[in-house]
Amino acid sequence: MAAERTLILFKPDAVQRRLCGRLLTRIEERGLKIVGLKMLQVTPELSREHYAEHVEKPFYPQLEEFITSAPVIALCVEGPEAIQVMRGMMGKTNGRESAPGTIRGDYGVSRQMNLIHGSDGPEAAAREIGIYFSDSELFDYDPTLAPWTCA
Ligand code: DGI
Repeated sequence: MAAERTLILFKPDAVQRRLCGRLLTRIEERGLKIVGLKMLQVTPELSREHYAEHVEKPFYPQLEEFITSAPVIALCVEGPEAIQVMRGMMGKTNGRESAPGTIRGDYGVSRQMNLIHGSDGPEAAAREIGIYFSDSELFDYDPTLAPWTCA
């Protein structure tokens, strides 16, 4: 099956709450491959570019304040249907509505401080990976365990 890439952020609440290791473990244990990873500070400019579709919405000022409030960890994650697999692992936007077993359902009850971002489709993934990573920051390597996880 063709591999797909998606942009994941561990948001400021995940960094502050020291949950990044757990979130990364969940992604790796699912069998997805990390092909890019870095910590960065989201600036207001970067926030507006990333959340372009939300900039005019009433909640945007709070969203920008939150996403710029501490560093984030950005990942590019690869695997079969990685976009939907990650969206399923994340759960619904609002932690209160998110099922137990999902990241948002297991670790939060907030709609805004919901720990993790994942691209919501192929176009968004391509755009967002391009925002956060240069080509030289993304890695192609043989996933030697793939026959055991991605068949
Ligand atoms: O893809 P998601 O992160 O699940 O959700 P989204 O792309 O619709 O929204 C981006 C983020 O904006 C989301 O993770 C939390 C925040 N957000 C979305 N809708 C609302 C919101 N924040 C507030 N305060 N109110 C909203 O209605």
